[in-house]
Order: sequence, then structure tokens, then C-alpha cells
Amino acid sequence: MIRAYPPVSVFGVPTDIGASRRGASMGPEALRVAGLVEAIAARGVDARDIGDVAGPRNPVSPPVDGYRHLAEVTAWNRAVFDASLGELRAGRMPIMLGGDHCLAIGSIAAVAAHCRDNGRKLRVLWLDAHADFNTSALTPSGNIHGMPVACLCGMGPQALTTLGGVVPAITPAQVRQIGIRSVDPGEKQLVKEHGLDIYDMRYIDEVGMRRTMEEALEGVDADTHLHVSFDVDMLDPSIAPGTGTRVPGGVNYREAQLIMEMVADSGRLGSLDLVEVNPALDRRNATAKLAVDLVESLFGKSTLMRD
Ligand code: NNH
Ligand code: MN
Ligand code: MN
Ligand code: MN
Repeated sequence: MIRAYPPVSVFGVPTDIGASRRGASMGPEALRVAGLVEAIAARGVDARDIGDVAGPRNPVSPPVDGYRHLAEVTAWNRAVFDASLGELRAGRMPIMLGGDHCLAIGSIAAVAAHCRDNGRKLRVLWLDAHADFNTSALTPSGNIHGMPVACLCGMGPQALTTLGGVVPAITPAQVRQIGIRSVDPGEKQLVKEHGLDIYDMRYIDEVGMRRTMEEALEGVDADTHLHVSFDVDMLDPSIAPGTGTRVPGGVNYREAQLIMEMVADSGRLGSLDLVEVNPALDRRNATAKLAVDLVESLFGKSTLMRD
């Protein structure tokens, strides 16, 4: 299947400010070394690397009032918001290389703002082992990478919930989560209250990835901007060891490919986060290489004769 993709701008966000484990700050370089930009270009897409955005160093301090590094997380997310929105307005598809997953607050706030400006619908596919729906009162860690979905849905510190101007940036009804298998007790309650649409590992085991993806993409049409927020810890740790919060029982290689292939088939991919690659914990860059392999599928590379 031949598809035209808009031109792509890849940018790095070299920080681990939202995590307590260090090393995701090295993710952007690991993904570049694994050939990410060349792989997208090889799909016939105009892909350019616009470099890294800048932000404060990691002070490695304990949480204050339930948030670790809130001021620094805010600064990094402002930079991500500006970079993402700039590329979207220029008609380009932003691909944000994390960095930890707190940075999706900035990228998705930008996508939401852009969709509002253009009267487009937004669907967010959240690929993760975790729901990332914690609040300062519920978090077991204070780590803001466990909170981005809640922040985007209007629950969180004002500095983060107001990043894109309109609060909330998105509603739970716009989100589909896939691969989930670790949700904290209080977080579970909040997820239920807000009716977050979660395709957890048990669901994937029972109905299979094909039907899961058909359901997750239901309603996506020509007016829909599809944002994929890919936390590599969605993948089983046996194939993706290079990430800070590994959870056993994850998505396998073929299931992951099918996710990407079905997104490609939708033809609606509008923006992407590639986060939580931690080279300090990886084996010979295997996780970054796998991420690049999956991104190829996201840009239409298929195993059989569908190219
Ligand atoms: N739920 C845990 C927390 O909030 C872990 C979050 N870690 C992630 N999320 N990597 O995707 O601290
Ligand atoms: Mn995450
Ligand atoms: Mn995760
Ligand atoms: Mn592939």
C-alpha cells in the first residue's frame, strides 16, 4: 500500500527529568545511532533531524508536595510544546525523541492546540506498560512520567495542565491505551472514574492484537489526527531491556509490528513520541534498534507484499 506521508521533523529531548532512574536522557542519541532518521527517509519520506531542544539539568532531588522536579519538568515541556507546535504549523509531522514520558505533556498539548486551530479531531494511542494517570496525591514515586495522561486531562499542577492554554488539553474519550499491565492502586480508581479506554495485556491475550487495534482505531476518519505516544516499556523486557521501569508480560515482537502496521494502514498518523529508551540499561542498543524497526512499520514497511 503506497501512502503519502507529510514531511517529518525529528527532534531530541535529552532529559530524564520526570523519572527517578537516570539514563533516558541518552535516548535521542541512541535512536539516532540506530538509524532512525535514515530509516524514515528510506520509506520515501522527507525526514529531517532538527536537533535537540534545551532545558535545565537534572538536579536529582526528592519530590516536593508529590512532584519531583516540577519546575524543570515544566521548562522542558514548554520547550517541547514550542518545538512541536512550530513543526505542526509548518505542515510537518513532529517526532519527539525522549527523554522520559513526562515530555508527552508538551507534545500532546501542542497537537491538541493545533487540532483545535484546524477543526480536526484528535485520537491519542498511548502505548505503554503503565497508564500514566497518577496525581500528586496518588503517586507512589513523585515521578511526573507517571502523570502525563492525568495532566493532559486537566488533573495536575497548574503549570502543566495549562501548558497549551486550554484546560483540559484533551479528554479521556480521546485516548486509547494499549499494553497496560502496571497501574498503581489509587491510579486504578481514577482510571475507572474517568472511563479511560484501556486495552490491557489480558485483553490483548484474550481477543488478540488485531481486534484490539480495530477497536482502538474505531472512529478514526479523514478528519482525525492520530498521535502515537510510544513508551518502549510497552514491549516485553525480553526484547526491549533498555528502559527504566520494565514490567514482565509485555507486547511481543509480532504484536508490536501489527500495532504499527495497522496505524500505517489507517493513513492518519500525525505525530509521534518515542520515549523511555534508556541506553544505560540496554544491550548493544537493542531497544533503540527495535524502536527503529517498529517506526519503519509505522511508515508503511510491511513484511509481505503490501508495500
Ligand atoms: N506508575 C509508576 C509511577 O507513577 C511508574 C510510571 N513509570 C513509567 N510510566 N514508566 O510509563 O511512578
Ligand atoms: Mn509512560
Ligand atoms: Mn511506562
Ligand atoms: Mn519493521
